[in-house]
Amino acid sequence: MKDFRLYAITGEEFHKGRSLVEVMEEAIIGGVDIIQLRDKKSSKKVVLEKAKQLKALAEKYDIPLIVNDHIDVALAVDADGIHIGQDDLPLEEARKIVGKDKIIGISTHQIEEAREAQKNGADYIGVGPIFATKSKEDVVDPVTTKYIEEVVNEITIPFVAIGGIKLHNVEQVLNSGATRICAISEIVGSDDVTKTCQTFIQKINERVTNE
Ligand code: TZP
Ligand code: MG
Repeated sequence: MKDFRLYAITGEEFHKGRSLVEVMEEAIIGGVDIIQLRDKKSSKKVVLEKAKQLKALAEKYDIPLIVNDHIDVALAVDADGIHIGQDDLPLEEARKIVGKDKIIGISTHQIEEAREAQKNGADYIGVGPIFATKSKEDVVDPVTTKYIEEVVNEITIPFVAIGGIKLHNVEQVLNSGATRICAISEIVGSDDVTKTCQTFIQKINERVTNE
């Protein structure tokens, strides 16, 4: 997959009445280079509608759209990939369904899961939650930046740090070796989504170019 730096996930409870497309477009203008539709509450039909809208947006800016959980919706709108969790369909089975050309990302919370994901052909892994977060209901205890260090030392596929990452603590995450950042509330809940993303990108680029 094409590399990415800043990954925005939808979280409509934070959108402050702004439309899904409006918020995500502002994020893309600010530098987000991959987006994910994550909706744990709506009916499949509604998720499909949202996926269609975001697919058009992603195409307009030539960035990937990932769909969380709903493999059927991802295929129906020809999304670029899916994101699954540890309790979803196993990666090998998901791969059989989506084929080798789609991106598959998987959330991991410990090094054993990261190893397994890499062995089973994940395109990227999520590493988190780094800090406490209110955006995920089945909360796992924060894995802290220590888990990032373990992943950096051992895992070769791309990984993205997630969970409670804010402009005020992102340096800590980058200093632990992460080069890709993912956020929900700090991005989509921002009063100025574009500006927030630009600041994230600036901080990421400072770290990455200083390597
Ligand atoms: N997976 C691990 S933490 C998390 C997900 C989906 C929630 C991230 O949301 P936020 O608002 O950036 O903490
Ligand atoms: Mg899931």
